[in-house]
Amino acid sequence: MTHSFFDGIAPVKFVGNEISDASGFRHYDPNELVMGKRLEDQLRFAVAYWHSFAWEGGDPFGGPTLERPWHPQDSMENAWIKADNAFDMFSILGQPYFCWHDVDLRPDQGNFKDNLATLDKITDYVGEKMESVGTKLLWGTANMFSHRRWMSGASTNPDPDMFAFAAATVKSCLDATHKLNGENYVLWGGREGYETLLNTDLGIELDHMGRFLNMVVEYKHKIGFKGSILVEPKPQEPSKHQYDYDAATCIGFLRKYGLENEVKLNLEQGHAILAGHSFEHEIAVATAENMLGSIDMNRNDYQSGWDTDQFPNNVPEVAMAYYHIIKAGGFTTGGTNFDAKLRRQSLDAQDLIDAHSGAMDICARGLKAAAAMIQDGGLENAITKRYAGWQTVEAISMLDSDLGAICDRVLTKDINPTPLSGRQEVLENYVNQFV
Ligand code: XLS
Ligand code: NI
Ligand code: NI
Repeated sequence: MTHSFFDGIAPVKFVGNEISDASGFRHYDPNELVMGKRLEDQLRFAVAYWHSFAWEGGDPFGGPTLERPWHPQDSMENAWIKADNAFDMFSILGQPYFCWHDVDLRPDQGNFKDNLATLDKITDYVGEKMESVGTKLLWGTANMFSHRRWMSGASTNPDPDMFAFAAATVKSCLDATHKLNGENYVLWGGREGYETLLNTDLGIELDHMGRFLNMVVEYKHKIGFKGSILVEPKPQEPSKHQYDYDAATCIGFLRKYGLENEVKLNLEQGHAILAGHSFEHEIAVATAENMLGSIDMNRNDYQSGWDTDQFPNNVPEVAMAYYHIIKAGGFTTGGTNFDAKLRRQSLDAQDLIDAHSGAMDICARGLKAAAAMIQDGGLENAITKRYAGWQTVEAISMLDSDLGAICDRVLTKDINPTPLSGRQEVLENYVNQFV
């Protein structure tokens, strides 16, 4: 390739935290040791092969604004050009991972057989690029929401042939992920839900989705894929209601279908907000159940009510997210995927680099603040103290007794507890020292 969209842009380097307009990382030094681990290995950054490389800048009121050498994305020719350019960007950013949907890699040719052949071809090519640039695959996934065939769902589709098409598609994407040594495989069910209950049998759809996911797990073991299978919660958009509503709903679903030891969660900041939660809440729910797999890092516009997929820029929020991740032991197979896109007025190649390098910096800063809080132990101590009463034999044995015996004890001992302060403001002030 002779000409690249990113020509003339130098690799982003750590420049230190001096206030200046020079470009470079202020907080992200991949080799800095944080809690005994290199920052790069703590954060495990991934670039999404969709937004930056697929989205053309259209919105419900206007057409494309972003002009890229790989547009329109309807030929294999342009798929090669896209791959060349994407890996040029990866070598500028130096992030260790990327993630893809099948349709980000190859054009849709309208039938399964041709799609399979082109996926095979392009993943051969991408495999070579990964080797030469040194980029690994955090996860692969199937896009089963854009094409009109998916409009009534994939595994939850009322038409069994659509279920079959979905099964074949996921098989091919799991094969491709395995071939490229992917460390996880993600399922996000944007059309696994409904537009109206008037035409929907919830019971059938959930059973089919449960069986489908079991088939995915069975197939993973059959081919010896060692990565994690992850589902990504989101409450709505594009469907009016999606079954994988939030972390708690997904965990209940996984238990119901016997998948709690096989499948973990890929949590996204913007989806947490859409579900009426904070990102921190979603992560805490998942880590409490040992089900955190990976994160899609972005941010939502708090006023818009839809998934705006902006790059993160709120250090305190990011810090609390990493606080729960590191407290639970940090990522194993998962990482920090930037499921985020530019605004449609940000036209330049440099905008793409600045968006990603800035987001990496925000995350590094948040993670370091989280690590400092963990090392200081202030929050942990406050929680230990708050629950200290439950360390006594009397309290522990109460859980094995019954209401009658407890009532007798309350009467004999004349138990009449005094409420204690939750000290929320003190703790908020404490956190403020780190962020
Ligand atoms: C959409 C989702 C999607 C998944 C992968 O809102 O975030 O991008 O991460 O299919
Ligand atoms: Ni996502
Ligand atoms: Ni999303």
